[in-house]
Amino acid sequence: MINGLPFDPARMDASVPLGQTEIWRFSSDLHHPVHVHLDPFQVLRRGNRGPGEWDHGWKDTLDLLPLETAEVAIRFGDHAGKFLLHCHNLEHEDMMMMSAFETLR
Ligand SMILES: [Cu+2]
Repeated sequence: MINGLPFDPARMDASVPLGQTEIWRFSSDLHHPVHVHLDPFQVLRRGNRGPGEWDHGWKDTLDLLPLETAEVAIRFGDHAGKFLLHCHNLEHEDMMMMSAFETLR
């Protein structure tokens, strides 16, 4: 689950205007490689620290460690529609650890 909810493709967990830069905060119980579709992002901080040693540059997946919180900046640019973020751990993918969001013109 994400935010305590099972995946529902009909529910949009975020609605983002195109061209807007968002700061998204991810918190974790276990290790989750969080993959966001559509646009790359940059890691701003992990917990009270800045980016980790391997966080520099553009990412499409955040390696979120157990009991960790991290913030990323994502600018949603050109494509309006419905997209997913999901955990890239295969077992978690199989259990539909996903969330849908939409970008709006
Ligand atoms: Cu996971």
